[in-house]
Amino acid sequence: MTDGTPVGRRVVLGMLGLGALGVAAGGPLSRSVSGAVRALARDDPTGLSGLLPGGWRYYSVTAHQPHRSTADYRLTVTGLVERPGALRFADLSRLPRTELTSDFQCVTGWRVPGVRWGGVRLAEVLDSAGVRREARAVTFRSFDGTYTESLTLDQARRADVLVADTMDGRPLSRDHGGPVRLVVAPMYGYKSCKWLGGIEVVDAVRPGYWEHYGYDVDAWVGRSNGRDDAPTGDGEPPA
Ligand SMILES: Nc1nc2c(c(=O)[nH]1)N[C@H]1C(S)=C(S)[C@@H](COP(=O)(O)O)O[C@H]1N2
Ligand SMILES: [Mo]
Repeated sequence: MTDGTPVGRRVVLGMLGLGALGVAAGGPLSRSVSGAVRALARDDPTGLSGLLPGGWRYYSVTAHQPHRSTADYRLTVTGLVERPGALRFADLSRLPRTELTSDFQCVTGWRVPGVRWGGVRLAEVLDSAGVRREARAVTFRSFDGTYTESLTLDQARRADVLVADTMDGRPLSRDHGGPVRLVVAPMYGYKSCKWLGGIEVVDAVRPGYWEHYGYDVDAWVGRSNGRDDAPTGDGEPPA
């Protein structure tokens, strides 16, 4: 959108639908943002409400940015697991750590190359709770109280899906979803739920927040949302 990249019709329809519902972008705008960016933030229905250093944009679908310190942070793991419970930040830190570097790509067209994420593989978190045989999918809930996401169990077990607590070698900032966010590296940014508060293991995929407005549930970068697979090159997904 901001750089003229075509966006699939379903995404545009989704955004129009959101606009019609009157959901406004909220959250604090950084003092350095220009008038043009303020106008963009007001008009962009996707939750964009400001610029962050390093080419990032700040997204939140809620007006108030939630806060948890590492001391009061809890990640609940519930649903189809043998050992439901709540992990503290320190519990997460005791699981095997990993790092991965990947480009972060929002479906609206902006991209931050080579982001280095650190944390724990979601698979480790799932294994620590013991996934039951009938499980097929995982849902994620933000402690902002509104945002949700979902993956199939196979997607959730990929090595490039992290419960992340560092970005580029520093503790994950609150703006970027700290203290802990989900990072689904091979998919568009909307899968990467910020301020991750709950993981529920379930029997079927439940479409997440944006997916109710037309974004694809399987959000592979370059292979979803009508971006790169259009026969006519106009961003229209194949029928
Ligand atoms: N809780 C929550 N998570 C979210 C969002 C959001 O609005 N709320 N926006 C998503 C979208 S569309 C993108 S592109 C990324 C943006 O991450 P950033 O704010 O760190 O740039 O967060 C994703 N995760
Ligand atoms: Mo996004």
